[in-house]
Amino acid sequence: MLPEEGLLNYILDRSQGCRHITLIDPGKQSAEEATRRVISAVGAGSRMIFVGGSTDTPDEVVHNTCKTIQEALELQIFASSQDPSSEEDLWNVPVVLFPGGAHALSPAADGITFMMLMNSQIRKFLIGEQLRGAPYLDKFGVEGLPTGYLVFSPGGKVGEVGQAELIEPGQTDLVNAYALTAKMFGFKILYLEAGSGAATQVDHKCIESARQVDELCLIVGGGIRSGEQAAIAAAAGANWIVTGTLTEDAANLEELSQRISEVVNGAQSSSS
Ligand code: 1GP
Repeated sequence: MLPEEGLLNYILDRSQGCRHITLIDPGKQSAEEATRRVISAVGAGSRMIFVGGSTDTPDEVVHNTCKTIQEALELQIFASSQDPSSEEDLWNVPVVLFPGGAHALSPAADGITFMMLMNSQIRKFLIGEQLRGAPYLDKFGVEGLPTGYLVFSPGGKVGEVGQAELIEPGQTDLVNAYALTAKMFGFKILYLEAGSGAATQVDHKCIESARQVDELCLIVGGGIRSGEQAAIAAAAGANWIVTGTLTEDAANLEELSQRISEVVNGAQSSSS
């Protein structure tokens, strides 16, 4: 659901400390199961939903997942508007596409991380996919969120597919230069990614180095599974923490909700 203050303002707002994003890969479960996971995650304190991930998911699967999630959130908002004791705003979270390319798009999304994979070595991920996707997004009226995307070691599948020159722990000057470049391009968001399922999260010194460019909203993800890990990223300056694998690996919705609460609390406890 589109926040009242506008999507970008909602994302850039720092008044609530470090918040949590649930990443749903539409290729990995049915739209109905994805929606049950989203409702459980939002109930546990997640404040944004990203839909994306796999590179080969057809458009209609992505669209159906976004649509089903949006309908369920709308229903929750309606139900809580009928109940004076419940917090209506809790359910008012945006659904944002996190695309692997120009193929996984949906008009049911509230926006899209319109990304440049800044450390890719190939044109396709620097500008090519964006060039293909922009006319569709313009037609659909889906808001593009100007985002720089940086892939860190180990990088996982996105590092491989995106042919990224992976950033290693301790390369703080390089990260700072990328952050300055992102700002000078006019990007509002910088996403620091270790790769889905990564064994190690983004180096906290690298997050601190990006944080020196105060104007950027920092999203940090890849390999975060615990409250402690979320706290480290938040203390280093992350504005948002993304988790995906944690949701996929949960045995049931109760466990999912418990794990997300733990990460949400970790992120909130250490917000800078
Ligand atoms: C991947 O950063 C996200 O793009 C989330 O990573 O699956 O490791 O949580 P995980």
